[in-house]
Parts: sequence; C-alpha cells; structure tokens
Amino acid sequence: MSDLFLGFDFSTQQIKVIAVDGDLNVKYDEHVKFDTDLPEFGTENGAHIHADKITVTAPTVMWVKALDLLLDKMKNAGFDFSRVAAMSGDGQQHGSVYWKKGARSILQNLSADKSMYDQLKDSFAIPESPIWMDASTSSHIKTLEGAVGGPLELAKITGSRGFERYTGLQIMKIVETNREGYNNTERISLVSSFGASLLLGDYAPIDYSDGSGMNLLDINKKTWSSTCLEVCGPGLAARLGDPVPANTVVGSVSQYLVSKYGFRADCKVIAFTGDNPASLAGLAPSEGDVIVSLGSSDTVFLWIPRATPSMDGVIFVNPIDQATFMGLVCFKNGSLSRAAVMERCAGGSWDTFSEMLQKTPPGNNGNIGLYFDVPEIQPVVMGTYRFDEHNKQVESFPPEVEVRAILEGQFLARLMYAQKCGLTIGPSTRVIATGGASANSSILQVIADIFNVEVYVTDVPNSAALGGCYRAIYALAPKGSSFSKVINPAVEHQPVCTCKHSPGLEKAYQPMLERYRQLEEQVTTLYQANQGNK
Ligand code: ADP
Ligand code: XUL
Repeated sequence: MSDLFLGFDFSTQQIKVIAVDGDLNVKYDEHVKFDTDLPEFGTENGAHIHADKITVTAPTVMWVKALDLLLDKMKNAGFDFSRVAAMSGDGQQHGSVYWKKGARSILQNLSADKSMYDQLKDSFAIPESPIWMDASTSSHIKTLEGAVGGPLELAKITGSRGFERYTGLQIMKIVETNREGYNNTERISLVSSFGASLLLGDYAPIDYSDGSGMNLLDINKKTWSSTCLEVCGPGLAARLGDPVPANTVVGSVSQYLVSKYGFRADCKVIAFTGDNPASLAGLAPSEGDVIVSLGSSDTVFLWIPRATPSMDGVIFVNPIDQATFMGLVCFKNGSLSRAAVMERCAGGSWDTFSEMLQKTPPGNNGNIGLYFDVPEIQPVVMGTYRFDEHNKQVESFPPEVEVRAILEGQFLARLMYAQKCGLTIGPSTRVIATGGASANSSILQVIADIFNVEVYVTDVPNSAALGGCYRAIYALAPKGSSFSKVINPAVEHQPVCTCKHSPGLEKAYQPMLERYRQLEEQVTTLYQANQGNK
C-alpha cells in the first residue's frame, strides 16, 4: 500500500482532515464541527462572543476534544494510520493558546488509555483563546505602533500595521488584564503550532508564515523583533520559542498516537502554518498568480518577491518559499454585498443579475458605486456611495447600473489594494478565482477586464487542508526542490482558463481606477471625520 499524507485544518468552525497519496489524489476526508459535534462548549460558529461584542474567544480544550473525536472517527471508519508517512496542517490565523507551567511534561507523557482531552484539560493558564474575530485591542495597537515610530514603521518590521486580532496585541491585553494567567504560562502557541504540538506530543515551533500574523516577527530577519516583544509582554521570547521555516520537519508523531491509533513511529510532523498561507500552498500557484477568493468575504492573495509594506494589505513570509513573501488583503464586503444587490435589483436570481450586467457597457457610462454594508477593513469606511460620470454624488442608480456598479467598484478596489501589496501585472499574470462566486462567469469577466488578465477557475474545496498534505509531501522532497515541481496536481485539478480579457478595455478601466481611488479617498475622509465628531 502506498504512503499517505495528512493535512489538518484547525479552522474557526471545525477541524478537517484530508489524506492524499503520493500522486496527490484525495483518498479520505473527515471533519468535526464545533457547534454541533461538541455542543457542550456552547460556541456559535466556533466562537464565544462576549458581552462587549468585541471580545471573541474559543475554549482551548474544545480543540483538543475535537482532535480526539476526529481521530476516533477515522479509526472507526477503518482508516489505516500506518500508511501515513508525514502530516502537516494549519490553523485559523492570529489565535493563541497559553500552556500552563508543567503542561509540557504532561504533553510528552500522554497515556494511550485515556483521551488527550482528559489528560490536557487542566493544562492551560488561560482557558479561553483569543481568536482572529476579536477586535478589543485598539488601545494596544496605539501602544505598539507608538513604540516603533508609527503604523508604517510597524509594517516595515512585521509586514503589517497593528490590527486588533494580531497575536502580539492580544498577548499585551492578557498581560494587562490577567497577569497571574500570563505569569503561569510556560509556552504560547498559535492555533497552528498548537495543532502540531498535539500531533508531536511536545511544543511545536511557530512557523515564519503564521508568525507573520502576530506583529512580533521581523519578516525580513525572520527572528522576533526585540522591540515588539518588550512592548507586548515580559519574558515573551522564552514563551514563544524560536520560529522556523514552514517546511521544517519538527519531529516524529507522538508515542501516544502511535500506541492509540497505529501511526508508524517514524511518521513525520511538519510545522503547521496559518490557514491563508496553507490555502496558497493548496492552490499550488505559479509565481505571479493572484488568487481571488470570492467567499462570504473576498480575499486577494499573491506570491510576491519582495516585501513592500503598506498601511493597507498585510505581508506574510511565503509558506512555500521562505525567501519570498505573500501579500494578502481581506474585504469584509464581498459576496454578501453582491447578493444584497442581486436580491434588490435582480429579484433574487443570479441569472437575472448576469443578464442585467449585459445591459450596460464596461465602464458603466462613467457611473461608479462603493458598497460597504458592514465596516470595511480597508478602506476604513461604511455605507453606500454612488457617483455619476461627473463625480456628482447621486441617491440611486437604475437597477442595471447598480448591478455593474457594485462589481466594478469592488474589483477596482481589489486591483488597487493588490497593487499596494506588490502586485505587478505582466504578460504571464493569471488571476485564479475560487470560492462561491467563482461559479458566475459574468463576474469573472468583469475581473478579467479590470485586471486585464486571463481568469482561471479552480474548484479545489478545502484548499487549506489540502495545502497541509502538499506541504507534508514537499517537506520530505530532496532539499532545494521547487514546490511547483514536487506538487504538480493532476490535470483535472489544474485551474481552467474561463475568461479572457476583452481587448482595448484597459483604456476605459485605467482612468476609472484613478477616479475610483480619488472617490474612495473622498468618502473615507468624510466618513472618518464624521466618526471623529461623534
Ligand atoms: P464561505 O466559504 O466564505 O462561506 P463560499 O466560498 O461558499 O463562502 O461562497 C458563498 C457565497 O457565494 C455566497 O455568499 C453567495 O452569495 C455566493 N454565490 C454563490 N453562487 C453564486 C453565483 N452564481 N453568483 C454569484 N455569487 C454566488
Ligand atoms: C486573516 C484572518 C482570517 C483567519 C481565519 O488575517 O484573520 O482569514 O485566518 O480564517
């Protein structure tokens, strides 16, 4: 029987696992959903939203129990653990775990006749892990940015300006509000390195890519920034351990998992990374590809040769090639805003929405719309703003103009922010679209025309978990091999070219991009001034 490679995804709402063989064929998948499979923890979409609405946590032990349950499900389904040569995985980014003094020794000496949950349930100094949905650290951002000389300076060091969800700021808040818990912590893991620790039976290191989401790692030097550490918590370096490249073999599977499930003793564990970096690996891009993920929110991420820090997007060390980087911009107003226009203007039908789009020409006769139903990450603004061809603000658009306006407005923004993150469009640039809305070819055509590139579609579900499998295979390949040579998905998994850009449209879209930029700046300035006056 051939070797298998496992990828675990510790995401916000569930843990998933995928097994692939050496030819990258998916052989098995399974999941445990937190809300429904573990209702005793009382989570909603995997999280506890606190009374202040901005503090968001998840019970750390729920993740341990979920892994027990997942492995038991695999065992009951007859999964042959002895075929697994290596495994890796990912976690929701930014979330953190606080191991209590003495926990390491418990983790190293788990007994196979009990569950991990039973043995580890008292091993955490802070029982509730802060997660990426938390927005309670605005004051801590000011402290950290102030200490290094401002937001852009912080971005130059760590790849990102201060963001509430970033781990360093969450740690600073814990030091301030629960000093006893912090003092009682011997190790801090990210959700990703926590997942790896459970497989390893020891503390697994944080990898450079997920470590880039903490406002603590110097992404160029690939060491913790001593200034950031000092500001965020006393004795933090010792609690974090040294970061490692994402393709590091961190050790062999724990004796506990060997005895309890029949893993082979030499099964390797490869460092876990963040879910977005893992998705990059799972989509097996070529250098120069831009991934546009059109889910509930829209995320644009890309492989970039150099870090060009900005106030807008974020930069992570590339999980596939640690000498390069990955730029990412996340927009909260994605499919849900498009769907709201589809409901309002196209009677609830995506087909009608697409037909209406054809009634207006690319460029929308100069009309531009900006639609932010919920507060956006970048720009920091909320509300709906419509402008006619003379940049005059108008109350409403005819339905067919509204349909085109939301798509053009959104994708001009996606292009603009991807460029700020380091995107340069060349002859070989491809957009790879994924997520729910990538099923809609009329939306893809707008992307092709605005980005002036060919749009490819891939239907890889669970790209983050799959990225774990691919990274496990890659970590065992001879040193110096290129990821795209080792991971060359079968033809049926290759992205397919779905839309070509229409010739000549860059003449319309280039000036429109500049107008969009100015209008966005105008509405943002006004919005922020109004907020400031409240
Ligand atoms: P997530 O994983 O973030 O929950 P998905 O990738 O499953 O999201 O995408 C779901 C979104 O896709 C829905 O919000 C829906 O509006 C959008 N969607 C589904 N089908 C279409 C379509 N034909 N055209 C445009 N959008 C669509
Ligand atoms: C990225 C981010 C989320 C989480 C959860 O910065 O906060 O995408 O990784 O998916």
